[in-house]
Amino acid sequence: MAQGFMNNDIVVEDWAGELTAVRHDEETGAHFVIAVHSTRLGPATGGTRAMVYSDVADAVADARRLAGAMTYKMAVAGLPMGGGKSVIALPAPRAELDSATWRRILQVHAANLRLLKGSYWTGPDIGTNSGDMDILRRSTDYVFGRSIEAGGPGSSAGNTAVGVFAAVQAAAREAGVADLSGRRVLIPGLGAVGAQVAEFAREAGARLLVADISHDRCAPFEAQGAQRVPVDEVTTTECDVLVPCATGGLITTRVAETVPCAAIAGAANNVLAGDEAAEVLRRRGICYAPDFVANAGGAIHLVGREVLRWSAYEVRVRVLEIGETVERIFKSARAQDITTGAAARQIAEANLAAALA
Ligand code: PPY
Repeated sequence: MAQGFMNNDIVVEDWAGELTAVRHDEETGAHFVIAVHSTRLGPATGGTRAMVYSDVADAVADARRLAGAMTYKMAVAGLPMGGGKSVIALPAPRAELDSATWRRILQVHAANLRLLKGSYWTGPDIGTNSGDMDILRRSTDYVFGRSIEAGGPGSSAGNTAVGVFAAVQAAAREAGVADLSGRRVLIPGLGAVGAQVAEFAREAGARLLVADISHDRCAPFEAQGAQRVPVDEVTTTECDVLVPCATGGLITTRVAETVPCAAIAGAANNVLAGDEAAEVLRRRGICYAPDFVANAGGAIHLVGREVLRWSAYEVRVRVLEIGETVERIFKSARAQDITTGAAARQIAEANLAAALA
């Protein structure tokens, strides 16, 4: 069934990436977007996000933004891959799709990957999982993140959470909080990554505040003493560290002006709605760990295991280095009086320029 999109205008001038492929599948009503932002360091790489979008232009913009963040993520993490992302704009939430429709969607996605012949490699993201990667991999090579049973490295959530928590600790230290014990850590989004970060924060003795639209996800933490915060109050609730682990865009300029926390570090991609929000956070002295640095543990897990053939131990060591990288970025931002995002992009640009030389 075709989807009744309101606005299909795609702006091509406002993006510096290399390629955007867009396809509509009439049979399922799904739209497919593959954004190849940069192949300078290697094949464009980044997960497949499957969700409902308000229109195709919105899906394209999301894929492009996310692909750009992947370029920076890979470059800062020192991984030999470029930046890309796929978005599948679903005709209905995944949970409401029948299995034949989802299978067909994966078939079309695999065909798209084959067409790109390895200039883009995918993996799991919001709305897709290792099992989906197993299915894709049956008809295309260009897939990371299969399940362990299928010979892959399994879920990247664990290593993403380890990296995020290292970034949380670094951001807290930058804000003068050397020890999270007794401090308020607010975690919106208790998916696979957020829930593990929450567990680490609890073990560190933090006063945990959790938020999720799902009651079931909050319940186990509430049973252990966490306070549940309504989802629409996460940016107005006082805390020491805010840890965004749901979808992006939480920190708009207006939110940045008032958000009552000392530090922000999380798992979500594109946490800031724009550069202005970053500038406001800097002016207010809120220590923000750039998202594409803090959440690189997933990419390190997948690329480390599957491209660089690192052991699980080696991967873990590299993931923990995210803490030091975030520290270095805070220091550089302070010295230059620039935002942490700008300081992180300098590192990425230097690595990208070195690849050209
Ligand atoms: C992300 O970090 O946002 C990803 O998309 C992870 C990823 C990394 C490498 C391959 C596929 C997905």
